[in-house]
Amino acid sequence: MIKTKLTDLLGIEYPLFQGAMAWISDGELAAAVSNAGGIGIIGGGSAPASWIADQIRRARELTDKPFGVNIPLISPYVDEVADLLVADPVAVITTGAGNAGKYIARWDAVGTKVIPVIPSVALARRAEKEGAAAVIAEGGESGGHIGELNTMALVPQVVDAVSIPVLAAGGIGDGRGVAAAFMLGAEGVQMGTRFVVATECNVHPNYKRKILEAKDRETITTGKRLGHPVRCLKNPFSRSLAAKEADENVSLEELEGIGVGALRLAAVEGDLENGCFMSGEIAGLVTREQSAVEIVTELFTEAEALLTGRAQELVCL
Ligand code: TUI
Repeated sequence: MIKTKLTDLLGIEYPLFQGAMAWISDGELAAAVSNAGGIGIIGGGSAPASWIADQIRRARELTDKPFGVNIPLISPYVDEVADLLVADPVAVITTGAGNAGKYIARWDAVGTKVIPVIPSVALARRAEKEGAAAVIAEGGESGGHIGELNTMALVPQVVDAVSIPVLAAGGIGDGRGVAAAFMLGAEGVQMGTRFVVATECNVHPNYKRKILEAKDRETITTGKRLGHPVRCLKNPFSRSLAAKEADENVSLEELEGIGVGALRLAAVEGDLENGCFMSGEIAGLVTREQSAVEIVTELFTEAEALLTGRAQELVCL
């Protein structure tokens, strides 16, 4: 059994968060991961508070275990979602893509553990100072909006910089990744891409197929010129966007407009041409659709075997 400060803090069986994925992780997936012993997270994305309230209700119908909601702080609905989560608290709120500082005290006061996703040491320190219960150090191997550093370099530097528990995210897809994260000093892990193909995930089947068929070099990072890089799978949409970014004659205004609605097209419509299929680099390792409980138990059976057996194996060499 891997028990850490995170399992104690949240009263959960496994130190695992299912990474929030806008348009993908709804109340059903979140409940399934929480029932499996981790923390499932509803991906708030750019949805209004009413959608999030519906998903919280659905999750509560399906589980009595703790679960979370993620808010990307660039959502146009961030303030109404913040108010909803004060009126109707959940166990965990994760935030991304900005500074959670002005909301933390209000959420903390209603008993929620606020756990920001951060891409650097400076932002981890700031989150700790502002009252975060833990941080998720997310490396650039992750899908979606990403920072500059990769997991291997980011996690131990964040671990050394703060006293609150650190979860590692980015590039983790199986028990080897989980074990490696603990070796870097993390107290937990967050994984998104592997849960896209969970049986309980309601994303369009084309999205699951894209992940299951992906090979190691199948992701691409767009949006660098705009200052907000996004990792997604290669397809006509992302290749064309990358070509436009490389073309100096295409203006920033034009680039800004291109991605709007593309994630919904991928996740809801399964549009293989025009959709933006956000995914982590680890997609090449994800080859089977499994239930959330199968994924979680397999991850921790592998990780525990490695963490207890591998050192002896290495000493024997
Ligand atoms: O947030 C993410 N990844 C995402 S969000 C998303 S979909 C979306 N939908 C609607 C609106 C917006 C987004 C797809 N992928 N990852 C966490 C993350 N946070 N990565 C990097 C950061 C980050 C960046 C800057 C966190 C804090 C930060 O602070 C900057 C500041 O100025 O305070």
